[in-house]
Amino acid sequence: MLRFLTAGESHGQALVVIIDGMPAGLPLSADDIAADLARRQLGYGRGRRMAIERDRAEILSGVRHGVTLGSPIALHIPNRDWTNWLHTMAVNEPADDLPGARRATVTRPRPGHADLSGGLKYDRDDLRDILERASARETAARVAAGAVARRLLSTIGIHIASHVTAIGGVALPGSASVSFAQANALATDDDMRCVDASVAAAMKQAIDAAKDAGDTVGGVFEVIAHDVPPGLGSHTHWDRKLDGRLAQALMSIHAIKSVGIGLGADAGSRPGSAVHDEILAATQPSGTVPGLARPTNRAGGLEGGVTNGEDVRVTAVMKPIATLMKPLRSIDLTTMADAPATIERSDVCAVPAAAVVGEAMVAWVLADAALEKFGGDTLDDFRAAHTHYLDRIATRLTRR
Ligand code: EPS
Repeated sequence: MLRFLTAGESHGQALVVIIDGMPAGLPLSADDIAADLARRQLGYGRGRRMAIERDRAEILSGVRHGVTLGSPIALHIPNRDWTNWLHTMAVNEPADDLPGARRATVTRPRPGHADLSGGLKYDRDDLRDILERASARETAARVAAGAVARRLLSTIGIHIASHVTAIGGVALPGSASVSFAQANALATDDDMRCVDASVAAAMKQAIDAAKDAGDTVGGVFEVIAHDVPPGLGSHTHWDRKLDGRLAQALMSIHAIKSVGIGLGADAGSRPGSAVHDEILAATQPSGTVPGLARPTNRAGGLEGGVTNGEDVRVTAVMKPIATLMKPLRSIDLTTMADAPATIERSDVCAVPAAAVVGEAMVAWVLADAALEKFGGDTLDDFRAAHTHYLDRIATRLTRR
């Protein structure tokens, strides 16, 4: 239903996003997108690039007088750093008088980055041709797209938050019990996105230690979607199962190596009685299904690939960033001799930023599934179908 494409190199002129499939009538402004872009720029352990950028998406099309038209929405996010790269990143053969540093050809691939595999696949002598697009800079474009999806979801009461549960081996105990309200209450300028201040302080120490050692650290974040109606996704086919779609979307974020839903990997070591969530009749529902309470939510809001009305909870594990200031062993592709990997300006840790990207991807998948379920070319059609559906479920569950 919904599609988006991004374009742009990390140090090129801009990132561009085209979003297709948003219904007409959705109020949307650049300010709706700006807040999420600003949160993505945060995070203790980020490199100097974030001091240069002030990410903001300009809306080029698809919106008129503050409201979507149903036509493709084009967004443009300028890279402020581009002016320092006019020569190195010139679209045409660079003229000698172009300003900006003349960066050396990148020939020593960083283990863990796309440099080697991309260079071989696309037959590039300068690995910059790969790393510029492989860079996590692209996630700014995803967050912009996700902010539009989030705007749509908010019209049917769905909200999304994230929090960081581990960095560099320092983990929040009992992270599964962090509520949506707790994650949602994190300050917009929080640079760790961890709900426990003492754990956040220990995480910062781990980042400092890695930085001193010329190393990097990864971690884990969780995205929680709240007030999700039951019935998004479908059990009927592999590519309609929402857990599969969420996993793909999160796994596609740079440096993500593992995705879990609810208990995730822990589900493999417990008996069924300690994994499945009992279904109880209740006057106070635990989620969005009237008359029902689930005393636990180990399923992470998904059963059979379909939302069940509880919070959708997805965790993602981010590996440490591949650019090490104390580089790992590699080779120089021009000589095939042993050589330390290339050093590029980078981050020591970007897990808090990745959590914001995770929110965007979850928002995107849920918005897609919601449009699939409720349809409509206009926001009014979409919302009317949502209301009708909730009424049907309420009627069904009060029948005796
Ligand atoms: C990023 C911008 C990049 C990096 C990071 C993500 O800026 P630069 O490469 O100019 O320092 O900070 O990208 C990587 C870690 C990577 O491996 O590409 C951003 O905007 O998020």
